[in-house]
Amino acid sequence: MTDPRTSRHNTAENQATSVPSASSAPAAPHAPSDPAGAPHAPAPGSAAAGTATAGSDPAARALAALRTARHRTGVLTDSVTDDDLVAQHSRLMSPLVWDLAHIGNQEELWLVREAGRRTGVRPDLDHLYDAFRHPRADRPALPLLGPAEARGYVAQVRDETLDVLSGVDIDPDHPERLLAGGFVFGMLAQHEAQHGETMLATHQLRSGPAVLDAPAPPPAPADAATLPREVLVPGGPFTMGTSTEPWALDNELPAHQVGVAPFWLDTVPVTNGRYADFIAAGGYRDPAWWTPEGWRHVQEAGLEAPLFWSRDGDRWIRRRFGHLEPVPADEPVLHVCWYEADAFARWAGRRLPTEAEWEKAARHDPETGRSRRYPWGDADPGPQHANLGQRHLQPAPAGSYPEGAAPSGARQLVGDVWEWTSSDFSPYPGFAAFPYREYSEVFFGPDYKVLRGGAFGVDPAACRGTFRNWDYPIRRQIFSGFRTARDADPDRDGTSGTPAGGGAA
Ligand code: AVJ
Ligand code: FE
Repeated sequence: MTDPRTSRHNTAENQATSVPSASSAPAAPHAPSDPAGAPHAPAPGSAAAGTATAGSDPAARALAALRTARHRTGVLTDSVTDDDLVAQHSRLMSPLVWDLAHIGNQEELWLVREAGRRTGVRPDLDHLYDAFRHPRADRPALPLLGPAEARGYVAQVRDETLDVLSGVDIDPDHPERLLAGGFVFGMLAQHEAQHGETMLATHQLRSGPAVLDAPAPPPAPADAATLPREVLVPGGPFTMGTSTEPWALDNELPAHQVGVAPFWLDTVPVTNGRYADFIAAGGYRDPAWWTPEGWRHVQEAGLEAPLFWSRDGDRWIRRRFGHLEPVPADEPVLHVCWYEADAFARWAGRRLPTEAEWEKAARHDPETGRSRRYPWGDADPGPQHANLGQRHLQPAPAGSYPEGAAPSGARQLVGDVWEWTSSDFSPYPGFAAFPYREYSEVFFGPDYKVLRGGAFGVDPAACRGTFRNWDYPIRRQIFSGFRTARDADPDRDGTSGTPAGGGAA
């Protein structure tokens, strides 16, 4: 494993003063955006300059993010019986009790032992909760901590964590990269939040009556029905990735310029209704729409519709966290694999966006030339911007969250569903693994496709314009959807053309 105390590879750009907050944190000030040929230091007194509220204090934000993540862990693990906690609900997933103790083990490994330089709570458990030592399917057979032991263990580790936090300097310019800006606290809060999403996927795979509950998202705003089908993203270079976001993970670094040709992007994610059209048109039976590997997979796996869909007479129904319900036509499609997203796009005469296109659509502000932290600007996500944090247990209708729109007019780029891109998971130029190779580096290459934007199950602390997720192209138990794109015609479209075709997607 990489020595976590290796030097920082960044420059003064790293001296950002605030970090993304958890949903429970106070309204937060803004971190400087990444430069794109424009000065990136916020003007004094401007909205981006930040204010000295609790939200800008790295320790307060670390605490809030850790608490929010632990609250979700509690909901997801206390809502089932102990038998359910140790059971394996799918060979694709760990028993929930493994995720629980793994959360504690990573926290003691990186935060308490490595950054806090303490002996830790149960170093003897490292091997049991090392994801690389035991594939998910094998985990139920391990001599794991039982439910009560696992709960006690994570609580003990958390006590140590809070003790470390209260005694350590986490200034943004701290010489130790793990501590600077509270990175290691943010990293562990994000790790727990990521497992919160993984555990949510386990809940979705689990059979039996519903145990989780959340209010439905609000109905779509009035203008959702009249949105243009697609938006034009102008060509030219933009800043991809980040060198300023204090809690960005290694694969998001460093900021670099990328040229993107002008393209059209769906205003909203592809909906269940549109996806059902693809099914009804025989999309799963025509090899013309599929790559050779995709077609082989459709045949072998017998795919006919998104995961959790079934036929009820002439309509589609779905199982969602223990509830059987009609598939809502206006919601972004969920639980499709990359092969399905890619085939739909081809059938629609379009294609998936590249990862760079997605990020340009989500972050580039044509007026300033800067890349924003989020589609709506630099402010941390609020409930008006995006469907995140398991506030709702389903995507919001297509066209929701006008306040979360990107400069191009595209909506729901962040939140609701992870969006498959056409790109393989690759390092950015200048990538350096930190603090360990097994977070990103060992996954780089053609086996994994990148997903962007985050879903309703993701905590705001583990989601931003630069955040990169990845998975195998066959995976669909994750909260995955997509939107489609097409090249712009430089003669016809210029940089401010009118979309072809009308009506919302
Ligand atoms: C970024 C979601 C692909 O779950 O494999 C959790 C996150 N890494 N523990 C995963 C992660 C280590 C990772 N993904
Ligand atoms: Fe993990």
